[in-house]
Amino acid sequence: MTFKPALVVVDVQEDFCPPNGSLAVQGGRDIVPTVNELLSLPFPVKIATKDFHPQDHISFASNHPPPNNKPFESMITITNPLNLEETQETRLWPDHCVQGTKGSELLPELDIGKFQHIVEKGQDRRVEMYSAFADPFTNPNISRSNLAQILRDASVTDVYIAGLAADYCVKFTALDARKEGFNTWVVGEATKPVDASALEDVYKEYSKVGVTLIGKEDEAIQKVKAYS
Ligand code: VGL
Ligand code: ZN
Repeated sequence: MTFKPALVVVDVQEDFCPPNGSLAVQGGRDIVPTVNELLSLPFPVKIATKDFHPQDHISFASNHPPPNNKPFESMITITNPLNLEETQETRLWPDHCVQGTKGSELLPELDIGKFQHIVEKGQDRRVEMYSAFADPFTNPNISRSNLAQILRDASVTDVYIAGLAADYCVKFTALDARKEGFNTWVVGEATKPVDASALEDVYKEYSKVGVTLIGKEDEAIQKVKAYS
């Protein structure tokens, strides 16, 4: 029985955190000590992801005409640019994580030197991409990162996920990790949500598809501590 764990730290970026983030998640910065603890464990693979949008990204409310362009509120329909039959309802956001801006940077208090890979996502202006693996379209898929390839090349069996936000990018990264065939663990106290009332449903979905929510002292973490 092989076990090779990877830690994936999702989108721990300035724009998702107080005090200056445009899409600040309450308490977003407070997860850093826990994330750094995880980074100190002997995970053989450690990856950070970054939301990394062009200024004209489709998820920015500022790129849509009124009245349906209220950040955090308005929903739009995105059509698969390669298949007009496939659509997605998605939320609009304030401008965030624009390539080259301060807001797109990883928090400096993160132990950034421990990451072997930084995976950027959300660069295609035409699609929303919460998952660090791929955009949500399937028929066909429009944009894929190199995350699955990195994990496969390293023969990873188990993916441990921390970061922001629990109800968006962490959620969809975890669901895709499971779909890609990895044993998938989300470290609850190393995440924070945009909307805390959404978490119950997120956790239900996890149990339905076989993603496991864990605490930082749970058996699945003890197994990483014993990894060599
Ligand atoms: C995210 C909203 C928009 C996230 C990214 O990282 O959870 N949320 N873009
Ligand atoms: Zn985004």
